[in-house]
Amino acid sequence: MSRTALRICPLCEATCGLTLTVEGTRVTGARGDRDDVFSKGFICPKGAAFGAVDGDPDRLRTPLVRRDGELREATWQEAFDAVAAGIRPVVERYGPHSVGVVLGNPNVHTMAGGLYPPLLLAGLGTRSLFTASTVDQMPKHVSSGLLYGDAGAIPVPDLDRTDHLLLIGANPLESNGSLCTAPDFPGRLKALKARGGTLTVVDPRRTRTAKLADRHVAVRPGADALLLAAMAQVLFEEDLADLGALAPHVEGVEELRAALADFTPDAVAGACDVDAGTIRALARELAAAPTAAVYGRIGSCTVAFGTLASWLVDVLNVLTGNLDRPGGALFPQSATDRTPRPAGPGHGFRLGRWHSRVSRHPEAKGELPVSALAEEIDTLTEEGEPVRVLVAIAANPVLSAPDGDRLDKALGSLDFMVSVDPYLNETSRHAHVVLPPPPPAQSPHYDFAFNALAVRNQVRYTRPAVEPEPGRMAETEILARLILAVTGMHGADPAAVDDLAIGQTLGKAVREAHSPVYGRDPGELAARLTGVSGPERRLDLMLRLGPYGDGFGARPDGLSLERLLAHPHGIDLGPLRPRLPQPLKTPSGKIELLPRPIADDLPRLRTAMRERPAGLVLVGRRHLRSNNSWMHNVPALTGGSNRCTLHINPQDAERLGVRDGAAVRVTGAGGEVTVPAEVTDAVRVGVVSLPHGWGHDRPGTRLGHASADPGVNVNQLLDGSLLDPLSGNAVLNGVPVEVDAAS
Ligand SMILES: Nc1nc2c(c(=O)[nH]1)N[C@H]1C(S)=C(S)[C@@H](COP(=O)(O)OP(=O)(O)OC[C@H]3O[C@@H](n4cnc5c(=O)[nH]c(N)nc54)[C@H](O)[C@@H]3O)O[C@H]1N2
Ligand SMILES: Nc1nc2c(c(=O)[nH]1)N[C@H]1C(S)=C(S)[C@@H](COP(=O)(O)OP(=O)(O)OC[C@H]3O[C@@H](n4cnc5c(=O)[nH]c(N)nc54)[C@H](O)[C@@H]3O)O[C@H]1N2
Ligand code: SF4
Ligand SMILES: [Mo]
Repeated sequence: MSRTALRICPLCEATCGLTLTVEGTRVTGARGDRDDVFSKGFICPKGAAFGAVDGDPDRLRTPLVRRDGELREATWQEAFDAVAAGIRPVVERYGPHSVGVVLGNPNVHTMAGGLYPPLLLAGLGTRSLFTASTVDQMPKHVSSGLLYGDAGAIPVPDLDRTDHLLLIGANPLESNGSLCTAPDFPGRLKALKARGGTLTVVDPRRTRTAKLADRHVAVRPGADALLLAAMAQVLFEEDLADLGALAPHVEGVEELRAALADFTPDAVAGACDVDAGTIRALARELAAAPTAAVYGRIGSCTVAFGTLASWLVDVLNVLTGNLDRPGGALFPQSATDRTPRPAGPGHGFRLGRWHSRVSRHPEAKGELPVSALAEEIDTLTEEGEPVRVLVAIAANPVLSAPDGDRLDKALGSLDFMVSVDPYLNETSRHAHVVLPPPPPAQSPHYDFAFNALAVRNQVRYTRPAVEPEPGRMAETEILARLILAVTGMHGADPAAVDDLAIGQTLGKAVREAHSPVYGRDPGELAARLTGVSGPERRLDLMLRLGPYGDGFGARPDGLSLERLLAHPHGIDLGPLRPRLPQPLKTPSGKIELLPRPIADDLPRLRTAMRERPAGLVLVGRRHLRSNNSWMHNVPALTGGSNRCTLHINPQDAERLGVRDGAAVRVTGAGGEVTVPAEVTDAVRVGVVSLPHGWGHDRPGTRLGHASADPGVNVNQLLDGSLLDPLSGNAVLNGVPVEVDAAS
């Protein structure tokens, strides 16, 4: 007998609602949930393969504990005993910073990852935090922190209403969007065109997204900051800057005009490889559109000028009056956002409150660059302790961060490592204890991260679609027990962790004058929370205190977990609305358009104006039926065009004697790899492209299918030294490489 169950898809940022067909504990089918208030039935091939992803026989079913050098199946009790015994003595002897924490991307796709890592970090008190953000969007956080005083305040393009979208370094037809949660991004782009709007794509590759565009600009990789600076310069020069209703909320416009004066289209054209006329046209079109949104993603972030490019994206939205207005770029308001406080000056955002031990990289948003993880483990310094113990949650830095070979060795040298991961893969194979979460069908789902980045305000929650199998432990409980084990409370009731979090949140809320529960009794409020588990009670709390919440009775028709459960396909909360000045937390209470750290980084960009690198540079690419490093083990999603090949332009191929399908050697600062070439004019001259997340040929993993067609690790071409200095983000795109026909 089969039944159906709803499940929000956790496989990318689009958060589509799925209707699963379930037989016993097996998911045998998945289709788009047509009644989902946000995704309305959309599904992509990954979502359609949800059952195969969920039921991958290589997923671990029990914890593994290392004994006599071998990882062996163990009970949960044995596993947590081993964690406590492995970590506590190191903390006590060498202090909290000797414990490194690595958080990978799936943490933003699980409830556990949204709720527990902050408590783990607070409990440990470590500054050795490394996450996937520093191979991804950290530049955007830094730019938002500096502009708005809040690293989490990221404006989202109003896809469904804009007249003009300028899309930079993003390929949503493959990625389904990022920092812009929009189920059916491709359909929304087609709708933009159908209603007479225009789409411009800036990308060194002619991607499927670029093919949709009215205008495709094949910029030289890494040069977007120059291109955008010149567009801003044109807006000033031609008197096209018009802040409109934003003007009272912005300071620094004149300073900005002066700072960008020499970034003229003629001055940057050579370095961008985009002619000055096109740059002027881009600026004029942006200014002329009734509404417009500038949006940048991976290709604008993971480059040497990532923070400057991210900042300029927002600068252009501000200068054209498109920030915070319908059809422009707006700040979503998610249901679990904190109770909005009254507008007014805040503490602002600071960088470099501490530095990494070896290379003295400044922290950003409390994190050190994941590029520096290997050296923080394998290098001794006069002062400070190396990372001796590592807690890795949903992270595979051996493949996703620079110089995996060095990191691989470094991980092997740790005193102790624990991985919370469903797979025994390139990273978790080094762990002393592996704690496997249940597959997604057996886990509840709420999008704490992506609802705050969605093109429409809405709220959805799905309980586990399938009853957890015997012997499984919810990932929320795994993380709660992990917190207890590493903070010296091993064996305590994991519910204590949730109670502590609830107590802290309520204790604070009742003291805040703007809170709907100001002055009330926290104990009485806690007793009113509903939910079948600690994490559900915490979700109830966040919903009720949030901007749409019932405020524990203050707004009787407001949101609560109970109300959300009564709407299994979600609740639509309406289109994005202007919110300024409320989100601003800068010391001035305004948008600080030319923050000091940005101004100080502009001379570096000025130098780049004169650069004309002669050799080839490398960029990445994503494939619709893949996801970072962990989906190559699902046969239904591999094969076809989802292959680890080097895209190279016919002109470059001819010059180098490279034939289509033949092996080529690619050499970078961190090493070399040999891959088949794919000669294609989809990539511009002077640029080659390799996807990331491949290289599944290391011993000691359990990835039967992936290891049969392992591909190569593109990040082995990097040595970890190239970073965007403000954010510590790795430079993954626009990296110099040499290519020659392998003999
Ligand atoms: N060259 C190059 N490198 C890149 C990129 C690029 O564009 N080019 N992109 C970068 C980006 S944007 C990112 S986000 C990073 C990603 O970097 P990572 O986060 O390190 O890598 P992922 O492949 O997302 O895998 C994370 C791990 O989570 C595990 N996992 C999957 N589901 C779950 C779950 O439900 N719970 C738990 N606990 N674990 C789970 C997987 O088995 C895997 O081990 O890679 C970056 N690396
Ligand atoms: N199918 C699939 N979907 C995914 C993922 C996946 O691995 N597979 N990963 C998820 C994750 S973690 C993320 S962060 C998002 C990322 O989402 P996107 O940012 O949309 O990801 P990409 O497809 O890598 O698109 C980046 C584009 O930037 C271009 N580019 C490279 N260098 C430059 C440059 O210097 N300038 C400009 N203008 N463009 C450049 C590349 O050619 C590429 O087309 O995707 C998410 N969704
Ligand atoms: S677009 Fe993303 S969220 Fe939607 S079905 Fe595909 S993988 Fe899942
Ligand atoms: Mo990412």
